[in-house]
Amino acid sequence: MRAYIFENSDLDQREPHDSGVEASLDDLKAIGVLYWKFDGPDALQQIDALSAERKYKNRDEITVSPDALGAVYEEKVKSFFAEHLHEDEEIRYIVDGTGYFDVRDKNDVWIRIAMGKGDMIILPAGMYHRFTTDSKNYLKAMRLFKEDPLWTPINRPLADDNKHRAEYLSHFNITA
Ligand code: KMT
Ligand code: NI
Repeated sequence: MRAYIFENSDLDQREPHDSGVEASLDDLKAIGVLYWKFDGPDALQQIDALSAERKYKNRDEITVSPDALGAVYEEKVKSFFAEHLHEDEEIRYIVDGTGYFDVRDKNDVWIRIAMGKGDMIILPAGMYHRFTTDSKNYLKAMRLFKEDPLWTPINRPLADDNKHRAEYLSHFNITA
């Protein structure tokens, strides 16, 4: 995992857009993003322990690649990249491959989180974010969720008035 300020440009979303300005784990924590590295022989046990603690009862796996998704791959990647939020946490464990999760910081600037095998992340409910594969076009992720996940992506600005958005902003003291 590496996090840095996203540099806006006309380049494809799958390019690194690397400004060279790093973001730390504390920077991520300040906006409610939690991160762990779970690899090696104990990875599954570590995932199970976190799932028990946070009451994630279910999980599935998704492969985001042209091989797995065929003709709809490009369309899917575009839709994941539309800025959105969810009414529940978004919990992802990277099983294989690489990809980018972009999250908004307190000043509404994008932080790009480059994720790879063994990286586990939680994005809080109500936080605007987006996802894309990188130029390797291959990511396999475990999606974890509570019993009845509120998973529907709600795009910006439609979600601006959502109560989970308001709760997120007040919890993390964000006024931007
Ligand atoms: C989301 O909500 O942004 C996603 O689920 C992205 C795909 S999971 C790698
Ligand atoms: Ni999402």
